[in-house]
Amino acid sequence: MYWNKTIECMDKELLKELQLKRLKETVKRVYHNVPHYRDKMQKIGLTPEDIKTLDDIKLLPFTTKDDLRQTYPFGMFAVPLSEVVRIHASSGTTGKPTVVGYTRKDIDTWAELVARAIVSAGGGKDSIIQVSYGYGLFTGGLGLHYGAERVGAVVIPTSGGNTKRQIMFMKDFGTTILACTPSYALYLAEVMEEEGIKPEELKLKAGIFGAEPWSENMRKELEQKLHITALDIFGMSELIGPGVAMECQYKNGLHVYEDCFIAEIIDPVTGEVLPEGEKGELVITTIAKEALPVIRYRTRDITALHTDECPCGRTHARIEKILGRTDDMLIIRGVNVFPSQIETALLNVGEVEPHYQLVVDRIDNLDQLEVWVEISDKFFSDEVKELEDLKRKITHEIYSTVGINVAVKLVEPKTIERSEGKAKRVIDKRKI
Ligand code: ADP
Ligand code: K
Ligand code: ZN
Repeated sequence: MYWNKTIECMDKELLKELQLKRLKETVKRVYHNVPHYRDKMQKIGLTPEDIKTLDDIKLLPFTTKDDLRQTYPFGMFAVPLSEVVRIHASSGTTGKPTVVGYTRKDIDTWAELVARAIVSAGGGKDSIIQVSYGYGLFTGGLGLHYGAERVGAVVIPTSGGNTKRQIMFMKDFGTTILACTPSYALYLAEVMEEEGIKPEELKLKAGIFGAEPWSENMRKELEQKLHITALDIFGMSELIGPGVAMECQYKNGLHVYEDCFIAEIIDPVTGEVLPEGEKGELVITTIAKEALPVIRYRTRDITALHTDECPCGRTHARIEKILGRTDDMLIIRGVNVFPSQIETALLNVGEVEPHYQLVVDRIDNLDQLEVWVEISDKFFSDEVKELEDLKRKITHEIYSTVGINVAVKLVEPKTIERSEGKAKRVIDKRKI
């Protein structure tokens, strides 16, 4: 049930003591070893000694992706390269990629966190874990890999792609846990269906899905299609990789591993810390990392924090399923819209396939959103009237969920590109 009960179910007061001790150490370390941090602190007259309580974390300046870019590639490392044993990098859709480094101990910590996550999903040494996250500079593949080895599972390092072969291995090797992005899981399920393989022919029990936002409706869809329990894992390369937070069997939020991370939620505009339960931007301070500690890192991910008790017994705080990133938020006629909200609405309709894309354009100086959604073959043989009815139904559902009127375009099966990693939900014609 737990990988590390002592830590995962630690008394909350003791956990806070541990956090404070580690926070102080981390601040000291970056102050002395990373000129960029020292400069930022000196500018506001802050010294490590000013951090006396956990609440004092608010005194520290935020760190952003931009800080990492300015110091590209290794300027934020708090140890010499001789101590670094691994580099990863995030895709960097804009500008230079973000480079992150790990000491041997960091790799060990990371494996420990992913091990906790795997055990949360019911995994252990008897599991056969297929890691279909991409291997390479992306942290997904190797992150899950080391955690799966740590728990003693059989690891199948398929990485992403070659979907038919993935399915063959899944069947022949008796994979019990699938780890990949939710959109790739959906694609796997689709190809499985085409190949005439029924979920009961597989031994799959659980899915560890993350690296992109996905709705509760998508969870239902995946659980139904694959006959599994689908759980959400959160992480980002700047913080360590996957394994920053993970759902337990109760699916009521993702436990943030608080012995290694301090989570805050801020108003993304004012930077003010928000009270518990309010939605805002997740800010994380790493308190157990050596090579690349980050102080109050602005993740741009929107969620809320909860500290009430969880029936699983873990005492670590939980974040809600991530709604999306501030970068992916669309502002349509003044209304903030996240792709995950559209996903919720679409899957509420029921008659559509869970494949969709949002096309944004600016027409006559107004931002327009067109929602493309696949419908099954059977609809295309239907009367035009029925298609129109379905369209109206979808438009209405989006209106009642998100509060905007959008244009809906029904497209034939397989029109929308399938993803082997993170799905591309938004096509922004304004940027082309
Ligand atoms: P890249 O920057 O190359 O996409 P990262 O792995 O560092 O690679 O991406 C981290 C981001 O992925 C997070 O900030 C978040 O936006 C997204 N992400 C990761 N896990 C989840 C999750 N479980 N739910 C929603 N979004 C997630
Ligand atoms: K080295
Ligand atoms: Zn729990």
